[in-house]
Amino acid sequence: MLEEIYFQVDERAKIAVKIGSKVRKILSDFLLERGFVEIAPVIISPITDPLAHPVFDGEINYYGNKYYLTKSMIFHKQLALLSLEKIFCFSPNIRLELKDLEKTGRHLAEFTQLDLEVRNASREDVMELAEDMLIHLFKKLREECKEELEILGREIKIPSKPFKRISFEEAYNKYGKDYEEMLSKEEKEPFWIIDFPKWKREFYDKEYEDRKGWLVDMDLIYPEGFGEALSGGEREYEYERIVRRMEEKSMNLQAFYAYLQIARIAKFYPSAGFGIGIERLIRYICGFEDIRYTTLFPKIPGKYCI
Ligand code: ASN
Repeated sequence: MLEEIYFQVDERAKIAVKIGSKVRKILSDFLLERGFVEIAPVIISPITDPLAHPVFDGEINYYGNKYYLTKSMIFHKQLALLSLEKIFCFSPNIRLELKDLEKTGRHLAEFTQLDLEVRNASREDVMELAEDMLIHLFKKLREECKEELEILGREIKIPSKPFKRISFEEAYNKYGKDYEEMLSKEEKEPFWIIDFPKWKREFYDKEYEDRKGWLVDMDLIYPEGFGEALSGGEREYEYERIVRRMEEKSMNLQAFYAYLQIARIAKFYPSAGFGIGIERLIRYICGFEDIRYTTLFPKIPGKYCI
């Protein structure tokens, strides 16, 4: 039985988990200090992030109602802003990725996303917040996890602000479809890719008013080939625009009935936010090739894991 189930006891994981618990505390203190309120994670809901890439749905039937395991809390972040101004959550995300992603070293079917959202904020506001947050984290870790980082032989560089930016268009024209990987290998510090086209993303990232087909959003990419760190942007918050964006993607509006009714009647606030993958962040900090060592119980795509 045990040979069939993936379970690891590994020195690297032991160190990474210690670093990880510091990472959560430092990030949480940083956000609380800035006036954010931590909300509890949503695990099941009738609505969840449709995502822009294929995964299996985690579906649950409860008294005849269909619930989904959370793929991201994007919609609940917008809903939470009806009550609170600035929120964050260490949100467990279930993304039942296809087996092809088993060996990327960057994917887990279960991971934690530090997801945050700010009422009336612009993309610029949350980009600056992310830069400050990471610089603060790296500085603190250099002091507080000195021993662990030494064992791993990893020196964390403190990036300088503002982080470099490149537009999706420029990156794609220069490097083609592997733009993210190639740029990530080339760069020495974390950098932004901004302004994705509509076809690349979900319906909820806001489309420019004066630049049809392009979105007010961003990804942060780690250097040294570590790839994507976070995704975020400004949001579509007006009922008619949300419906139009969903229709353009041929989505089933009925499945989002409750969300759309709230958008129409209660009206969402304009907002911006992002989600940063905690295990990917730890992987970068530790300098691991494989994300599985960032956690004690990795869910590797396609594998039977405990
Ligand atoms: N959390 C991301 C965001 O805020 C969405 C995602 O995880 N796909 O935009």
